[in-house]
Amino acid sequence: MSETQETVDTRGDERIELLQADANQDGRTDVWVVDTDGDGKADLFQFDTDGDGRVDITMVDADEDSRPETVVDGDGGHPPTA
Ligand SMILES: [Ca+2]
Ligand SMILES: [Ca+2]
Ligand SMILES: [Ca+2]
Repeated sequence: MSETQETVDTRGDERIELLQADANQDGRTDVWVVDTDGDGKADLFQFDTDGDGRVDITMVDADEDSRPETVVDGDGGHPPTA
């Protein structure tokens, strides 16, 4: 665990995974599309770009217009549930 990891704000505190994908087909999920406030719309997008199962890029679309405003390295304090 990195102490310097940035925690990003999301719309809510839930983690409702709308979609998980295995983009590079190595058998592990590497794309997560998440709704954090329970309105059924995606507002958190995460990507594992190096295939180690840990999120490398987190994007938050706080106003749900499909354009993420916030992009950070790592999971932004919102790791995927195992
Ligand atoms: Ca939402
Ligand atoms: Ca990774
Ligand atoms: Ca947006």
